[in-house]
Amino acid sequence: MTIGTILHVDLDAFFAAVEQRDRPELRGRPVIVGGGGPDDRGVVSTASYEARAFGIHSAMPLRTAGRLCPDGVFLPVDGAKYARESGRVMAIFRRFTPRVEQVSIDEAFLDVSGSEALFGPPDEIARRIKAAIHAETGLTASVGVATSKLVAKVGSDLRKPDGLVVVPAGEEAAFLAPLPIRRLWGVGPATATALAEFGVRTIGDLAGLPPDQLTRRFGRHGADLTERAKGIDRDPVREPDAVKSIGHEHTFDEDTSDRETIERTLLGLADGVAWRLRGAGRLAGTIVVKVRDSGFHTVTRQKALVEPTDLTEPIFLAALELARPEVRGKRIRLLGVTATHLDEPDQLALFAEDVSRRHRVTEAADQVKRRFGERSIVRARLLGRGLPAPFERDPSSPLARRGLPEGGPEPDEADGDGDGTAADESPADDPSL
Ligand code: DCP
Ligand code: MG
Repeated sequence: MTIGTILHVDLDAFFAAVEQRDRPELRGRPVIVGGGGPDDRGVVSTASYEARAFGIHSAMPLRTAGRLCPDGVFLPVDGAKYARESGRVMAIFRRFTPRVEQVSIDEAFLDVSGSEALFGPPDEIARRIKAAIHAETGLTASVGVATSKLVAKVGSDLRKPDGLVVVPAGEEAAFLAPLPIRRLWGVGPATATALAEFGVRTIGDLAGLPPDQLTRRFGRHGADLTERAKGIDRDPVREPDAVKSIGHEHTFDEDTSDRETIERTLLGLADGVAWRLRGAGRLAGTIVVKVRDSGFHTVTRQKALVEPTDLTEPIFLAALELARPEVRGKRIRLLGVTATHLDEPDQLALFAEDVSRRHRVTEAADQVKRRFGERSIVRARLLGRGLPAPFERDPSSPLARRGLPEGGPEPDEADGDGDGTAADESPADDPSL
């Protein structure tokens, strides 16, 4: 039996698990991490598996969580602590292979094809990694092992928590076939609903559909969908320097044409992007905005900045300028802001004096955020609006890079008309921009 060399490792209930590790009295109890408690207007970042038994999940309004589980323990997000734990886990991965692609704060793809002589076959490496994470951080992780990132990702999610799923080479399509369509990475609720019109319930149903039927309905993503349903995914594990962009996007609970809501959301997204740029020590050279309307029509627009930046304001202003003509007269479903053409700060010409002053203020705010959590300092205009936290959604995942929407439990959908663009894939080369 040959097995693939790609691992997808994802920590279980990450933020909540860190809190339960640090406070043993919380173990076995429903723990909900996010915002300022059950009366806050924000959303749940994550919930422990005990809390999930009450129906609580990420991105759910905290008030709903409070109603579902009044006796739950509600904790604020301690971003700095989770970032530190994330760093420790990523360092463990790098002991087993240099080929690590971090996808979000708690997950990564690993290509272990060069590591077998040292550490054994991929499934053995997966066991060792799980054991090392547990011994050194007290956290548990779930791992999928397969020939592709797509199948490894589905595998890691299947037996959570503390799962290990190995899909042998040649068995990808058979492994995926019985699973519900929502398990397929890249299929969100809207795509699942659209596919239900074709009678698709399982991934196998999708694999059996005539590709031209899908192309008519989903544009150029139709053909991708068929391939993915069969477990075909040729995307390699990309190492860190391949990270070409940092972005966030937000799907509105209800489509909106309200200017204030749209602007506030852009500001929240710009703030999240700026914060992550600073964390990564990078500057944005170009800003890309993605706008999807209620008819699923998606456009991306980009603008080169006069001066590369990692500050909220210039990113917000560029995003606003780009978005304005695209949102006019439409009901908006999704907005995204992405920074591309990333530079290292030292490649920069000298900052103007007022910019460096603003930088110092920003630095101070970042320190408070790192210490007391993400939501401790929020621009006055954003206060109490329940905007997405910067951790919430990152379209710079491998899927988004390939122009595919992400899957997962959050509201997420495919580009219905097929002209959605991967904001992360050197947009300058994309004719639709
Ligand atoms: N996160 C967030 N908001 C979201 C989704 C996630 O703030 N909408 C944060 C909290 C999570 C962390 O990112 O702990 C990792 O996200 P995962 O989707 O991997 O969720 P968990 O690790 O919490 O749970 P699971 O066991 O399902 O992986
Ligand atoms: Mg996780």
